[in-house]
Amino acid sequence: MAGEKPDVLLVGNKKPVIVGGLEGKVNLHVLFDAPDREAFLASVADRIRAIAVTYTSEKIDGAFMQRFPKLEQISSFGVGYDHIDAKWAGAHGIIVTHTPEVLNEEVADTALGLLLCTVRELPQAERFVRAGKWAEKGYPLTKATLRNRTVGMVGMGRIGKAIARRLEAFGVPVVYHSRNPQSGVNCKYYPKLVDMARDVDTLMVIVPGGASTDKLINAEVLNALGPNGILINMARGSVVDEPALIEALQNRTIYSAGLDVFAKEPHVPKELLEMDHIVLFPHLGSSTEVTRAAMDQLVVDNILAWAAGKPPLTPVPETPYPPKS
Ligand code: NAP
Ligand code: 8YV
Repeated sequence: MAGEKPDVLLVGNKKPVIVGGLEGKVNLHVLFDAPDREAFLASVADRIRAIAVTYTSEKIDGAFMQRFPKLEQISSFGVGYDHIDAKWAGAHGIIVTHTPEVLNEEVADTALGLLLCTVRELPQAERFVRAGKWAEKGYPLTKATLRNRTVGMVGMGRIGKAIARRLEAFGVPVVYHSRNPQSGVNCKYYPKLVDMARDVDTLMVIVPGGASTDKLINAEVLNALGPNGILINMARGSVVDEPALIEALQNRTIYSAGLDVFAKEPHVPKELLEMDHIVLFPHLGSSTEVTRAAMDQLVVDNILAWAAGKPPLTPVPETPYPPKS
């Protein structure tokens, strides 16, 4: 690395792969360790040229970025970056990078697990065994089955395609909705989400969070999905109108739901916790040691590429490299 080591701020928890990968190669300032967050930020702000963000729950908005006059890059953990105002960054010459691709297969595995758990009531059946009820009677036959279901994918990007491949292997027909048709995808495309919801009985949501998808899954979509309908949300809690979903589940407007993400996670509405016919996961789409380490390493590699004067490895579309003039 030529010249002086750049000053880099670490925002979020101290992940060993990230701290170990950066320490010694850059001047690393760890916000997590600071007893007084504001005083710490004020003391380093003028020097910081890059920020590594390890939590998708940290809000990185214009007001925050503005505090660092020399800021050039934000390297964020996670493929979703709805916690970062990437448009603001782009407009101010700051490159934002994220961690796509390395988690596709892991998240797709979790999505299939959540779908199977929800359709076949596998967590409920496991609870039944542990409660010692099996000796009295068998677990009831489930009303729902994956057989004869059609899955409507809401989002057919990197992870959506990995989920669709698995569904194909399971013999489950797949159709999809997104804003634009995807080239090379052979499934039926629906320009209107509500039309797709009417034609299918299962929705698998895997779109980014943020303004363009806010409450995309609303009462109208849930009504269209209907009483046999199952909603699986692997995307972000913000994509689903949570009160409308709770009402649809309570009234049996739809049959069930499998949720990996929530509007205000880690807080899950008590109405959802009280329902035994749905399945709730604690946002564990990518959460294996190997995949999280690969994501962490990509956070490091993006910073080190920038520090070496090389192009960022995985910039987000709002901050292309080289920047559009
Ligand atoms: P991606 O490759 O960018 O794919 C996103 C898909 O969503 C594309 O098909 C895109 O198509 C569609 N889309 C975007 N905005 C839309 C809108 N307003 N309405 C309808 N469709 C829209 O992203 P990815 O890598 O597959 O990741 C998707 C998201 O999954 C992430 O952003 C993250 O929020 C979530 N995720 C969750 C977990 C978890 O642990 N639960 C893990 C990883 C990722 P168009 O642009 O044509 O609309
Ligand atoms: C993250 C995710 O691990 O990549 C994403 O967008 O949602 C997950 O893979 C999660 O956000 C942890 O904060």
